[in-house]
Amino acid sequence: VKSIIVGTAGHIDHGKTALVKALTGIDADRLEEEKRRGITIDLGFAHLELSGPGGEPLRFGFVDVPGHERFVRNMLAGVGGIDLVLLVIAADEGIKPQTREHFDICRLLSIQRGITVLTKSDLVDSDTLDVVRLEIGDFLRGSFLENSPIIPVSSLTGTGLEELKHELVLMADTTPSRNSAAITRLPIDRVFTMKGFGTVVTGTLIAGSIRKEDELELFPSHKRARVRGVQVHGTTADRASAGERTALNLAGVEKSELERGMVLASAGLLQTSPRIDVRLSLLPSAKPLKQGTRVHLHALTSEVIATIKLHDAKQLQPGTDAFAELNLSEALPLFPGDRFIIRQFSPVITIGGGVVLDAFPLKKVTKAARSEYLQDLASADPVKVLKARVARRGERGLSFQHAIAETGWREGIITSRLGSMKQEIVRAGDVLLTTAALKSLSSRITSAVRDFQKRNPLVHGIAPETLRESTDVDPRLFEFVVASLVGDKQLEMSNGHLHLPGRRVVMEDDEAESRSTIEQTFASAGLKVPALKDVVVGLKIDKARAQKIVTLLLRDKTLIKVSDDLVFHHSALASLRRQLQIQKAKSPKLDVASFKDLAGVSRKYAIPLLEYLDRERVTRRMGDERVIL
Ligand SMILES: Nc1nc2c(ncn2[C@@H]2O[C@H](COP(=O)(O)OP(=O)(O)O)[C@@H](O)[C@H]2O)c(=O)[nH]1
Ligand SMILES: [Mg+2]
Repeated sequence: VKSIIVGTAGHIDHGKTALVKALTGIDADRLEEEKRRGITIDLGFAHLELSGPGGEPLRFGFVDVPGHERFVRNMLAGVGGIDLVLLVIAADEGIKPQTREHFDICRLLSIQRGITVLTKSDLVDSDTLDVVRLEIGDFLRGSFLENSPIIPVSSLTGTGLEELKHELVLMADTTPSRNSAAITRLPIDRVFTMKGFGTVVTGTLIAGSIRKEDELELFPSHKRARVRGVQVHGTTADRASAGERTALNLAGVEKSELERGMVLASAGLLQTSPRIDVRLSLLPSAKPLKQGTRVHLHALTSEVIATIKLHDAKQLQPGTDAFAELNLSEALPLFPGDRFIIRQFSPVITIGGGVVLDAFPLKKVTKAARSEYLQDLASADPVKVLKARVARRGERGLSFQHAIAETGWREGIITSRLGSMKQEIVRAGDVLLTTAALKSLSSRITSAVRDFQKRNPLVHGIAPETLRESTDVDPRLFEFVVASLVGDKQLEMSNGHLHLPGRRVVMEDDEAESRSTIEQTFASAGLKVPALKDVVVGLKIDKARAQKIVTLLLRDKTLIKVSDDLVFHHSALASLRRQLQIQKAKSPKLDVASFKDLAGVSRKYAIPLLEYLDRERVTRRMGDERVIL
């Protein structure tokens, strides 16, 4: 069933509540005080079913708001989720201050549809009615209601009500459905306990859907709550869909933990931040708005304090708009596209409003870069927005999880939008990357491999982890980029090492042979090593190439330099250490003579070896003796 939320707007006593009652039979003034004083203080709710043009059922949920200036904040909590507004103007009074303020609010919230209802038409003659119509025509010029009907009614006699219902049906037919596929958010407008039910909250479900047994996350407390039961427009239902007046019976939270302004949302998907970037509009009637001004901010059903930081000017002139960052007294679960209203501190009047562009503002960027970025976001073109968000992350990319939290789009929506952006955005596992960033990562990686090869002509390739560390590429992206480079034959992987394609191991046969000769010679010599220069002389290759090989063997610790002219194979030193450990069990002390015996070496080798062991903290010299550590 298509569901349309209708809100009332207008000055106090102009007949809003009477109109809702005349249409639905429901008295939305439910508080005792409201009945006694005859004024609406808080939000009231009613509903009505009508048949659409093709006979299909249409369900109207009415949110009746207070008109008194003192209760505009309650009005604001109700008007956020509405699809269309009934601007109520009493024929005998015409336009009054809250007619203007409520209408400003509707425009700032970007409400797209509505009907102007001239109530109390029974109290005036037709000439007066014509004058009021002219006055209203002027008032609405240039606004979203300019071309909408103005319908005189009387809630007392019933005049005009059928025509009004007819217009409601026509308008409902062209109202786009709200997005059930988006991340679920239910801004709470009422909390109460019901006998036999426990804790109940109500609100207009602005996006997504809620089923019985769903787990929801409560903002700002991040508490989890389980849905025990769902009601839509006062009737038990399996699920509530976007655009429906919804009541939930909750388990897992106490009534005292809930209040108007909190939001129930899909669990685990949202992140909140107290800083938001917005497009801010100042009403023509407001005073110029200075940098750093504190205001009341109303968004969804909540009210917080916001400090305004204008991005490009010191002051915002009435009737103009600008990019700004708002610093909120409490983080709200807002998404781009959400609307808000700002009200002055004193006197408390509506001075402006705007649209959320980003709840994760850029830090440390140039003015020009920020401005360009916010322009892209303000375009509200999903492709442009997604591209800008991914591009902003550069070579780090944008993770899916962040993409969801930043945009409020579910994964499926992002995936389908990516379908049309294959030229511009690639998906690397769980990370989104612009093709430009992929290109620059690829070239950084290939040139790192090239550099490595230049510096290490005798090594056949670089280990992937070494490459990753030296390039500092995000590990999730590194694997993807390397795999695609290997796939494109820009890199090759062999023996677990990466190298440029076609790289033959530069070590020629005689070099490889010399390397193995050197290694073998030292490995089999144990601690009785020959002089390095004697080994080198015996090789087939020239001295320079031999020196390179020795350097390489020293670098990978196959050979270990103990003194200027003594080099040992690492295995010989390792077995010496083992021998010393065994010796330690017998006696921890050792002099040079007993070391010579133990190692089986002459004094020429014993002294440099002991000094090496001291440096390595295997032994410590104490006078003429050594202690084995
Ligand atoms: N004569 C007449 N009185 C009306 C009409 N609609 C409302 N009223 C009266 O106007 C007063 C204010 O109406 P109410 O609906 O409470 O106004 P609200 O403050 O805009 O909700 C009440 O005394 C109503 O009986 C109407 O169409 N004709
Ligand atoms: Mg009322």
